[in-house]
Amino acid sequence: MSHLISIDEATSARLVTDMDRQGFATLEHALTAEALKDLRAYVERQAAKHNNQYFAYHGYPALADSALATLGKSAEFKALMGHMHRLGCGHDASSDEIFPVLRCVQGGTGRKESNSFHYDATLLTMLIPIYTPHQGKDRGDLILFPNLRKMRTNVLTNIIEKMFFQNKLVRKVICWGIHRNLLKPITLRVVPGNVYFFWGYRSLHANQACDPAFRRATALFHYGDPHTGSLATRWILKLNQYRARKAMANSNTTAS
Ligand SMILES: O=C(O)CCC(=O)C(=O)O
Ligand SMILES: [Fe+2]
Repeated sequence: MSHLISIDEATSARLVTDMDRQGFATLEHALTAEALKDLRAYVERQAAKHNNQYFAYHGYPALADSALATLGKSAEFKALMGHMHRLGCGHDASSDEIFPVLRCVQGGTGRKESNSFHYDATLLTMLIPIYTPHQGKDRGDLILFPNLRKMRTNVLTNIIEKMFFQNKLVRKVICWGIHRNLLKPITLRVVPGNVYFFWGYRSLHANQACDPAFRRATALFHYGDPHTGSLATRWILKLNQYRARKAMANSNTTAS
């Protein structure tokens, strides 16, 4: 599939079952060594433009000419995501657009972007780890409270839930609860070469802190917006992009 990954229908059905039952699905050895090497070279070039501090690229213009953009636009990949969406919630997504993101948590400014628990705006999320810290205690694992909620038909309920969870105080409480073992999320050590799927809209999730000495780069592909075109969705996307720009501006000032 666009030379990056290839998944047949039987496998995609297995992935959906895994997401429903255990909250995430893993496709092992989904990337060839060559494909991973190319993605790393791309991230390396972009990281140099950001003084090796935090950066995130949202959408196609930012990712132009990358293998990630080619994958996100490929008809086969759209068909695969569409199939999984249908299996997961019983109906088609209202748009077959896939929204790509590249996040690179690195350097001192990456910390703030960790433990940032949220629900995605879209139902299905595919995560490609490109770099992960392979030493030390803080390796930027993916933390998931899987399938906590159903699809919301009311966009307002969705916004209220998002506002409740996505603020500094609640973030602190969640981290404290995890630390004290009162909350028991799934902690997934994501391994470059593999690809991961979860119901991003339904699962509260974040990446764990990672050692500032190491780079953690992930590509995310978001599919199936239950509230397509609504003001709220546009607002959430804008807010995410604004946050990413602000974090990047901060890292550039800190680094220079
Ligand atoms: O980088 C990660 O592990 C997760 C990022 C994420 O959840 C997102 O960008 O929506
Ligand atoms: Fe997310």
